[in-house]
Amino acid sequence: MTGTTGTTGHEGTPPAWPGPPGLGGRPALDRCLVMGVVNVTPDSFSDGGRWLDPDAAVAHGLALAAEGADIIDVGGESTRPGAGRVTGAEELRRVGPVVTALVSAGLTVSIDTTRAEVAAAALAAGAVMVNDVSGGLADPGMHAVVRAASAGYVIMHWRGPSAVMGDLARYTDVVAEVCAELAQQADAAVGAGIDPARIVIDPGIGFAKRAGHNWALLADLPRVSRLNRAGPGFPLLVGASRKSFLGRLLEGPDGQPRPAEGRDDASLAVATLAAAAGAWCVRVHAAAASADAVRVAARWRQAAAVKAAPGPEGSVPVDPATAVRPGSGPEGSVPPGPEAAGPHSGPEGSVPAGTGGRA
Ligand code: PMM
Repeated sequence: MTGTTGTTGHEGTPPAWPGPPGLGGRPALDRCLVMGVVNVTPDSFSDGGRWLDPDAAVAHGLALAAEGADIIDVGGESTRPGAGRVTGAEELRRVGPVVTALVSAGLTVSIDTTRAEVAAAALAAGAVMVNDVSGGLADPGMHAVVRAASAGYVIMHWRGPSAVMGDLARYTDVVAEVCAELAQQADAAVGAGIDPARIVIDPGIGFAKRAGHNWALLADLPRVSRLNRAGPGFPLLVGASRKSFLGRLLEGPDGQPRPAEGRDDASLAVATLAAAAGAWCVRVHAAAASADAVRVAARWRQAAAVKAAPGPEGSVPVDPATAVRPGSGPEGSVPPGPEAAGPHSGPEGSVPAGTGGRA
């Protein structure tokens, strides 16, 4: 089922945003996607060292895909607060064989890097998307690499390198400022020739953000998706998995934050709420539960859209899912519904609708 072929239920609405072209050539889905994280690093806050060995990293990527991750995000440099840089050569040494093996296994792979040279090598090896946590600000060569490969491009809100980002977490109105800065980053990418249809934006949960900033952004995802301006905005990726604001939320009676390995249930809750709010993709360390949750969120949104859709006077809205005869669709498929409408087809303040993960 593609997000582009579904009926919208609203005459004249634009087609659903199909997701970044080139995601393994697969059709866009009418639900939020799940991106599984493979950190080939010794020092990531969430899982540092577990997947540094290439064979272990490949096995982990395969396991995440088997759990239901749609995209596997491979990174070779930790971005945890305070982390220093590794060289490009070292980053490449870590991720190269892992990307190659996962692509060979038929998986849809994104490369989590701020370096153009690493992105270029990963794309040449078959990755289809660049997840740049600096959103083009760290390496002036990145835009050209993404454009040349016609790759998907995740632009994350970023104020500076991990080593100093704690000092950069100062905002008067965090949502407005993140939107304005992300808009500049997105405009720069488009100005450099990157197709806007290949761009995904990300508020950068935990990057130069204190806990309150993260919660404010999560509570305003539709506005972030629109970059606080008129127009369709961009699909949204949300990466909150195991981050420290969740540890702080779940602190024990001793006042100590819950360690990263005990944050998966809270991460699932955020992923579910983000999917229900219309996120295009959630980036997670544990994929199985999120893979179920995004399907629940899609079905929930579909039912809500049916309920909200105006029908003939006095009629009972028909839910296309329940109207489908048994056996008429693949098991577990979600029939197209009004949420297949494109962005901004709803009233002001409504959650951006759409498939390609805007479910
Ligand atoms: N967070 C991390 C790394 N990469 N990419 C995107 N797009 N968004 C994020 O929030 C994000 C990211 C840090 O988490 P990790 O060290 O566990 O991968």
